[in-house]
Amino acid sequence: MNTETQMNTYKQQVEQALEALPMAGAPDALKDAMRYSLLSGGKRLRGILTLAACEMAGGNAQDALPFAAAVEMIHAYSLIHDDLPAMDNDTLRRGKPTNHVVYGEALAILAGDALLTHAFEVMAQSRHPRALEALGEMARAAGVSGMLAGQTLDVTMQGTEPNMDLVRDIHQGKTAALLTAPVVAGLMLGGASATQIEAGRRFGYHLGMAFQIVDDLLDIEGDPDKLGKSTGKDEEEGKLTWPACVGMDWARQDAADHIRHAKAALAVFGEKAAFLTALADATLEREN
Ligand code: GRG
Repeated sequence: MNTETQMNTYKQQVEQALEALPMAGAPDALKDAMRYSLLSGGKRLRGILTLAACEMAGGNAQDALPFAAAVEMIHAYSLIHDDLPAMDNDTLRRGKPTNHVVYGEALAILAGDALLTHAFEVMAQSRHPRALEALGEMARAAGVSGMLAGQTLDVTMQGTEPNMDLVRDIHQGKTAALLTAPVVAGLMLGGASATQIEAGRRFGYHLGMAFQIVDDLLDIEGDPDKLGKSTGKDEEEGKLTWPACVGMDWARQDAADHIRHAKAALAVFGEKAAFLTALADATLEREN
């Protein structure tokens, strides 16, 4: 199977798992707001990474599906909350009005909370023998030393002088953590060794850093129609970005270096790394 076909197969598996999620007992208003953001498109990169990592370790992608769905729920929660007036105050996401624009702030907050909580319910119910380890990885990535740390620095340090150490911490927390966790969790579920898991962690870190640097660049030079959101906000709001630290040319170079390191980390998987290697390369070329 070529990379594109494989990517589409994984993506379809993630979409179907999300579509089929049980939300038993949820009031219709909450379910509607949750599903609005969860099923609104998106690249499904985090879900795809979960399935691909599981298979790379020799496991069956079906076993990792609850975790692929869970990480997409955690991601959707973070986007809903990030778009709120109290945070980035965005009105467009994935080419559609943001959750609070459609459902109001109260329901948007609740839908985000519900997606985060439901993610952990779904992972806990998976009954996979390594579920607890994989769930712990997701919790750490979403939690106080991961995504929430990155977002806190992003919000509180806005408008300060760009500083590479600080931006590295922001990017690692805000973005790389939630791209590393699905790789590591997928590997755990696929039965990877400790050495392989550490290699996956390095891969996820470098992929995540490159992904966010490219995101910073797209905010400057990307096409809002392709991105499905407005551009130019980072500079307007004094956000701490990698191009603000080193300029656009060096930022491009640094993203490419991270991808080089990401691919090198996969050496331990031999030929089984072909798909994630191609995915890493595609990160540098992405337009959305
Ligand atoms: C905990 C409130 C809260 C926020 C966490 C994730 C986040 C921080 C903020 C969202 C905005 C942002 C720029 C995050 C960085 C990660 C990122 C590039 C998100 C977009 O991910 P894609 O491109 O989105 O994978 P799709 O739509 O394809 O799923």
